[in-house]
Amino acid sequence: MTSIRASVLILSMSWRVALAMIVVATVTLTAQAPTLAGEKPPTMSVGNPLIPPEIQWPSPALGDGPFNFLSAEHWKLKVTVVAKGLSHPWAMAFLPDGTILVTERPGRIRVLRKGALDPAPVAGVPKVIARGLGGLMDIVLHPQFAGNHFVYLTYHKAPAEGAPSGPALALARGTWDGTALRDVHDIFVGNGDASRIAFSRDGLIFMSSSGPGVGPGAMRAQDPNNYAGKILRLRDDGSVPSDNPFVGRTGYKPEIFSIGHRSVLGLAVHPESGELWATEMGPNGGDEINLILPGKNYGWPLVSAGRWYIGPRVTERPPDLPFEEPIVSWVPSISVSGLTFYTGDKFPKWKRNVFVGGLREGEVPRTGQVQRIVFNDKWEEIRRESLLRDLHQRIRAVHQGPDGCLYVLTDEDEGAILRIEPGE
Ligand SMILES: [Ca+2]
Repeated sequence: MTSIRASVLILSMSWRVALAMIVVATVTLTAQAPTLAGEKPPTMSVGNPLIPPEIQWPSPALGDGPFNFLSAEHWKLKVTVVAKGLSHPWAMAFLPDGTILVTERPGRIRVLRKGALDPAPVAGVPKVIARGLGGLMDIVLHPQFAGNHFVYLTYHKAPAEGAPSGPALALARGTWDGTALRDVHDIFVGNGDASRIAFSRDGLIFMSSSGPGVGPGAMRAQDPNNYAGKILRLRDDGSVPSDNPFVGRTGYKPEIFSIGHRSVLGLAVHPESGELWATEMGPNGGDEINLILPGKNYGWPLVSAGRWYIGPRVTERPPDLPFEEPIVSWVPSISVSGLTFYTGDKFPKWKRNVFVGGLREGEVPRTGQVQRIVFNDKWEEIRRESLLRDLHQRIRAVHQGPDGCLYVLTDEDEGAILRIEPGE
């Protein structure tokens, strides 16, 4: 315990220094940014306000495509723009009839039928508070969707009266009637930042509830009585499974499955073992893929390979704390986002590959990408390849479609759905 307290002390001391430096950095942001020939100066922040103005730069326009790329194992790739004009798309769900539903973080669901994006948003979506990285988040179909038509959403909403300040994080379930969502109602309401959901093989819901990425609030990830910085496990009606690891323990939220997370922006169930893998965005460095086990502590913010955005290490030395090491980590960060295991037939040599999105590498804008990570038969990493980087788009999610192609969402004001398929 002593060394945990010491680490907390180091954390709080470094934050006094950090706060002073934030003030300095904010003042310097008033400087005029230079312009590149033929392009307009930035009109909005592209992310962290501590990034110096001379490298704050929005992503360029995507263009119409298709785009050709080369890749190891599968030599030629074709990347097609399936749809454009989406506002910060977060997640997509593939319906059995070929329709695709896409969440936009400001609070809409869009529908893509026979390759055409319907200009009208889907009716029945709950009112969303979209601030920071919050808003309408994930969309996932129930494993028995063909029979029950259940659709699950995570989103941020106004907190209940008397609840702590800040938006609440909710898991809602609705019924898809072919054109709209009906009977959408919350089945769990907690707190936390960005959120993903995934169904386990036994029909339970894993739900991430990210914690504050900076500041003293980061310690909420270690508080077992707070949902922030946790992965939760729920039944498909939102109730608590009796075999959750902390059920019945005083001072623990019973929905919690694992603790010590920062921003968990991707969840996927392993196609062979059924275990849960999660991508976790660190600060400057320390992005991770973790294998999520019941009751385990993943360290944040007491253990991290990252640095705060202004330079100091998050932790100077690992505390005396039992914690789980990541399977994959990135220093510097690629600002890791969505996660998928490739199991399709379009790219047979990509079996046992994991794909993750990246928004921005090494805190430099216009470096978004998809990373392909190759594993051996023991699921140990053997190769990583960066894809789609030349498009200079922020990549929010990577999904495998029912056709075996990979579908990619770009997190932009004018966001797009891209499809990766074998090239000619
Ligand atoms: Ca960790």
